[in-house]
Amino acid sequence: MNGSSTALIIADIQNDFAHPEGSLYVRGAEEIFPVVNAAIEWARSTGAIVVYTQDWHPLSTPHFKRDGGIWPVHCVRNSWGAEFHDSLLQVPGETVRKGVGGEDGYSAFSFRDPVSGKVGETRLEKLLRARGVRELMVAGLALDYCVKETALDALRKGFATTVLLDATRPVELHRGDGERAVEELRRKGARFATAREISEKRTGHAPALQG
Ligand code: VGL
Repeated sequence: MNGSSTALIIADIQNDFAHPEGSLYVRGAEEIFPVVNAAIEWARSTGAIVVYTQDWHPLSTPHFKRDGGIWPVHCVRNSWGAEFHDSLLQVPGETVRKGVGGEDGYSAFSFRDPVSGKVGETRLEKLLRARGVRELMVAGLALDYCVKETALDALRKGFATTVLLDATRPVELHRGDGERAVEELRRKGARFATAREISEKRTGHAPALQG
């Protein structure tokens, strides 16, 4: 794999999802830090672009239960819950924020206002096209929302898309959502790998792998 045509998308490793005291803590989130960070190291060593996504909501949004949505208040912009978790390895890359205008911001590519139905695009696709990216690796939180929707959008847009299964966890609002997400991703053409295996195949000092 040629690092420079690849981007690694790290979804929402923010306190509200990744810290046990976060308001929408994803069970087992801390178990993925070592492999998420290994994948980030791999990206840095191969020249792949790292894109961190960040849920970034206003204080009041129809995304939240108290305003008619389905989620507890989480990742309110500029709050502790919206900050990246301390354990996340931060390397030079890009940050893409989602949900900024009060929309449901599941996918890193697109958003939808739950009330008006208005849809729009984040800056991610332009950013990736400008850099000649054709392949995406997706990891982070949560498998059944941000990771799934980001990967599905990526597939629709024609990126070869791999989900790193050891580097993600589902929030499972409904039991089984994680497995259903993997099934849907498989049906729609996603590939699967583990962060462990890609980071063990460091290509920094070797020619790019074939294929
Ligand atoms: C997400 C639940 C609620 C996500 C966002 O980005 O995975 N999950 N809001």
